[in-house]
Amino acid sequence: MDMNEKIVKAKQALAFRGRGDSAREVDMSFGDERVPPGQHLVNNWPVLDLGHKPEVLLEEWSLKIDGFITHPVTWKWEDFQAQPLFKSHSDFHCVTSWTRLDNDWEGVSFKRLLEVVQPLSSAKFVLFEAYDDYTTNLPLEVCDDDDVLLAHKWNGQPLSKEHGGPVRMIIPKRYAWKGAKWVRKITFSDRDQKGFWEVRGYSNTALPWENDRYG
Ligand SMILES: Nc1nc2c(c(=O)[nH]1)N[C@H]1C(S)=C(S)[C@@H](COP(=O)(O)O)O[C@H]1N2
Ligand SMILES: [Mo]
Repeated sequence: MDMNEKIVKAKQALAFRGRGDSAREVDMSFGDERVPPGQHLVNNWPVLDLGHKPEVLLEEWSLKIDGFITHPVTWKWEDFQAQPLFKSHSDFHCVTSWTRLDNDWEGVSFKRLLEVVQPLSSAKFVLFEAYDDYTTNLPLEVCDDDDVLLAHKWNGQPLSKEHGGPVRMIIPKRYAWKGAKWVRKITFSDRDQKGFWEVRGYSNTALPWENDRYG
């Protein structure tokens, strides 16, 4: 895989250190705070990935949805555009400790995708695969939420390549590594298969408000 080994090693080391560091002090008293424990605000939007940013042209883009579903589909760009437009506003929390508030997303809601593919009752988990071969996993019930979407616009503009365009996942209630940039395939399953960071020391649940970073 074409990825930046340095980034991977550094983040993996952070996970091992964080996991063993019981004395680490994090202020857990946040009241009506909008910034989760251990996070700090940024006004820009940093770029974070494995170092390889795939160029996916719209005419070559496709998204395959398969596994434990009644209606497998492969959406081309026109199919994606033909779905009802969904908008949502949310905050973005990266596990490396930055939080970016107030992002306006547009795209296709995950609930719409579920309507189209009709998961079997045995489908409990979802695995996301991206054009850079990145993977990440979530329980289906976490994806089946009002604020989860496949985003192609951010703050009114087409999502840039560096931030995962043409289309990326947004799961606001989880750390941002759970949202695959350049998403290429979504697989429903009866079993949980861990993704890239989940097998490298990061939490399988990834809850920002619980400071739930390491697995
Ligand atoms: N395909 C892909 N998606 C990815 C990643 C990646 O390396 N590859 N990194 C994740 C991580 S760790 C974060 S914090 C966010 C960063 O998104 P951004 O670069 O748009 O800020 O993307 C997530 N999705
Ligand atoms: Mo991240």
